[in-house]
Amino acid sequence: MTTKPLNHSLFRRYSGNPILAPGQWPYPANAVFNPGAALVDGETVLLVRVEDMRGFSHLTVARSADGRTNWRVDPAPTLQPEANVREERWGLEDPRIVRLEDRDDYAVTYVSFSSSGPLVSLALTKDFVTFDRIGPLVPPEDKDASLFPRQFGGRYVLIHRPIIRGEADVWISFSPDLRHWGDHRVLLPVRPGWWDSHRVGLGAPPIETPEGWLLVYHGVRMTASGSIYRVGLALLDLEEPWRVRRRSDEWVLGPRKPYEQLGDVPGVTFPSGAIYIPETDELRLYYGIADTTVGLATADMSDILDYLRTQPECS
Ligand code: BMA
Repeated sequence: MTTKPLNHSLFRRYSGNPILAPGQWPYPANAVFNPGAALVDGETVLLVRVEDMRGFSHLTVARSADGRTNWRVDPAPTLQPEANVREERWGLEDPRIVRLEDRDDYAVTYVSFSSSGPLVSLALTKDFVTFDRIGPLVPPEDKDASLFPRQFGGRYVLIHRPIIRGEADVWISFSPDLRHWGDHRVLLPVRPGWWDSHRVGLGAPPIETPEGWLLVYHGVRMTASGSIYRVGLALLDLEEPWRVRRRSDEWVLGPRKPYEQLGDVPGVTFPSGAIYIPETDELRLYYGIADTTVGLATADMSDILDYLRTQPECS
C-alpha cells in the first residue's frame, strides 16, 4: 500500500488572499510582504516589510482580531532604519518574531541592509509600539534569522542563513547573552538537484510541537526563467535542536495561483510568520507573495506531524 500523498493538500490557501496589498496601505507603498507574525493579547500582529517608492524597506505593524480580515495598519512606518547607522543604510527587511520565555519580550530578528550586504539585527519589544534596538548579531552576508523562544543549556540559539559563494545553507549558532555568537554549525544544507538545490533559508520561526521543533523553510531552485521559491518542512530534536530529525522530500506549498505569479518577483512564496492555535490545532502560515503582497495558508498541525512521520529520518 502506498502512503497517501498528503503534501500538496496539507496547506489550504485562504480564499481572501492576498490578505494585505499595497493599495490598502495608509501611505504610498510599492510592496507589502514577508511579514513576521505574533499573537499579542489575543490579537494577530503582523510586522510587515514595506518597500517604499525608492526601493528601500521599513517595517509596519498591521493588526487583526481574527488574523484574516479587518487589518488596522499603523498610519506611518513603525520601525525605520536609524539615521546615520551604516548597517541599516539600505533598509530593514523580512522580520521574524518569537516571544522569549525567559523575559517579557518579543524578539524581532530582521535583515538590516548595509552597503556591504544584508546582515541580521535584533530588536526587543513588549507592545510593537516601542522597540529596544540591540543591533547587529552577525555580519554580512546573512539573513532569514530567528531566535528560539527558549534557551538550551543556558544558551540562546539562532537560526540564520549566511551566503557563501552565492549559495546558502541554513546555520545554527549559540550565545550566552544574545550578543556574542559562536559554535556555528550547518543545520539544513541545500540538496543539489532537488527543488531546494540553490538556496535554503528559514521561513517562520521554529514552532514547538510534542515531536520536535517544526521548521517551515524556503527552498530555491534556479530555472531558465528565474528562481522558484517554495516551502518545505523539517523537524528538529526538541532538546537538541541542532539535530534535524526529519525533512520533507517534497515542497508543501509553492507558487500555483495566478496571484502568486503577479508582482515584482513572480513565482515567490516566502513564508516568514506563523501562529499556532492549540485549541483548533490550526497553524496559520503568513507568506510573502511575489515580493508584493501577503498571503495566508492554514494547516492542521496533526496533519503536518502525520506527514512528517512519513518522511525520511535524518540522523
Ligand atoms: C530573498 C529575500 C526575500 C525575497 C526573496 C525573493 O533573497 O531577499 O526578501 O522575498 O529573495 O525575491
